[in-house]
Amino acid sequence: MNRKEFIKTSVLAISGFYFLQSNLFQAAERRTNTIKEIVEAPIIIIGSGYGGAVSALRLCEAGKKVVLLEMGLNWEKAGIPFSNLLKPGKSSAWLKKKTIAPFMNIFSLTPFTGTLDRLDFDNINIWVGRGVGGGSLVNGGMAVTPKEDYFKEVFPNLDAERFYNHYFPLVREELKVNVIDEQFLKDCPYYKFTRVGEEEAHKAGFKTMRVPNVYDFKYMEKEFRNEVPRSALNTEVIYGNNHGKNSLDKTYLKKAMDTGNLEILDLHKVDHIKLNDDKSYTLNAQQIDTSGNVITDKVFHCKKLILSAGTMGTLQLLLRSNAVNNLPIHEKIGKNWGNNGNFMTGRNWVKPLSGGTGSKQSTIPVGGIDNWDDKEHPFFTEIAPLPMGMDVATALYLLINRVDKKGEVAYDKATQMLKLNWDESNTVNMRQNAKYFVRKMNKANGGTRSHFLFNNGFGADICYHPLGGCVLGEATNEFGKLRDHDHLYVLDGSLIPGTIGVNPFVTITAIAEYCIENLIKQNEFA
Ligand code: FAE
Repeated sequence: MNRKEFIKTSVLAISGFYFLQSNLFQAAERRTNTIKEIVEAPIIIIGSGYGGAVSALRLCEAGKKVVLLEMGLNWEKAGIPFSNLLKPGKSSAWLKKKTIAPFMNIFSLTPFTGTLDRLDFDNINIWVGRGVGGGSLVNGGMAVTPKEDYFKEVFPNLDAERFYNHYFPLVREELKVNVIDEQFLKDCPYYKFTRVGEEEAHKAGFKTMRVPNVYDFKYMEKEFRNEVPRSALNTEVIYGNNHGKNSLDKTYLKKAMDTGNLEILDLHKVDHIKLNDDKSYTLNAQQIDTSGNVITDKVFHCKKLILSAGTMGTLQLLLRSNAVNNLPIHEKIGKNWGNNGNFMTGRNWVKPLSGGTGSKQSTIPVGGIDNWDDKEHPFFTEIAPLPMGMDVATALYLLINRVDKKGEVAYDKATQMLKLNWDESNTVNMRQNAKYFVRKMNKANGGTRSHFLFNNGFGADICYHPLGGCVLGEATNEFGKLRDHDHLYVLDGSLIPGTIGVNPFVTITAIAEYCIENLIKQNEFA
């Protein structure tokens, strides 16, 4: 066997995957025990959240071989259980020494590649999911279809009828969206917070709505009867759910794996991308261990590249690659960014004499207050759980508002980090709505603005829904192909221009379905 054959055989053995043609060599300049490995693959997807999972499934179904690179851990394969809110552990944070939940970060941690990460900017903190399944591992599972009028306003060039008749029903089916049984909701002590929230909203003159979810409510009923291990009823959610939740690893990604055409490489973080003269791409990545140490420097080479690293991840990759090695980027990249109008608030002293909002709370939200049609104060809010293991007589709300003033994302070469042009002026309408809402609720029901949870009662800096910066039809063509590129695509939350009026993953999934269907039809991956 000559050196070339040896190299090829070693990598095929390592990857165990027949369609990777790879080269492995010991880097001459051995850097802290790392070796450099070069991997060839026809199509690479970066990121295994909603956009990445949809792209992987549809390409694999079309007979394409796909390699998916995910910086987070494959939890199912690793066999490590997720932690719950009251006993944070390995899954609780991405390589941090302390917990990073929105409140009560009193727990110390040994750094581990956990599921939840927080990106801190000057005036806003953004939470994201890490791991195979992306945000679906840590989110509350609220599967909300946007209001048709608002969808049309946000995406005037899309065929709304096709979305409401085809893509939205399709993704609800694929994501296994279901609705809680009303009788269970009425009887279950773990949903007192929702019943109180709805009663109080009605008393204050607000309209409420039932919110669908990907958590299997039949499973939850069995949890309640102690027939199966508990998850939502055992404070599991933002650090992962061990049971019950249909996260992407159980839906789209599982189906894609079953085709035999997908290989997922977890703990692989892409640092930057280069456009080659022949219009192919070279990716510089690092394989890490669960403590964050670099095991191997890797170079991937592909003809077609899909960026699905989530809004902030995709922007980081594009802007950093532009700064590091002149990856061409269109002038619209980074523009039209928004927090989906996220604005948290809460109320203390909620029904303190009648058991408050309940000492036991399910982690899965099922109630919402819909004030979207109010011209002066349009908002939607989730009646959110606050499972703290005791009754804190506190109601928590995540408001979703319009984004009147968009932000902008750029790259700071000196710090090598993203910069976000976003301050109080971007959240003026959100604060006004939150004030109006809390005042009206307190007037009708008693209670105070929640100083207990937030400075001055408002969490303007809490963002779970970063959107935009790579907007469909602006930075990309009508199907997510980046302008100025022939083989580079973006399929994730960054395609949505900063706002969608409800929790976004149903829309992200539907847009991804629409884009990949059309890209495949146009023979982009032939
Ligand atoms: P996302 O799901 O973020 O996936 C991106 C993936 O790319 C992640 O797994 C990253 O680890 C990976 N990645 C990033 N950079 C790299 C890199 N350089 N190399 C390799 N891999 C990389 O993207 N939305 C709802 O609709 N309903 C909810 O109830 C809800 N609750 C939420 C609760 C929390 C605590 C959080 C944080 C979010 C919540 N969201 C909710 C938002 C939702 O999860 C989010 O919009 C989607 O997950 C975004 O999907 P993407 O496909 O854009």
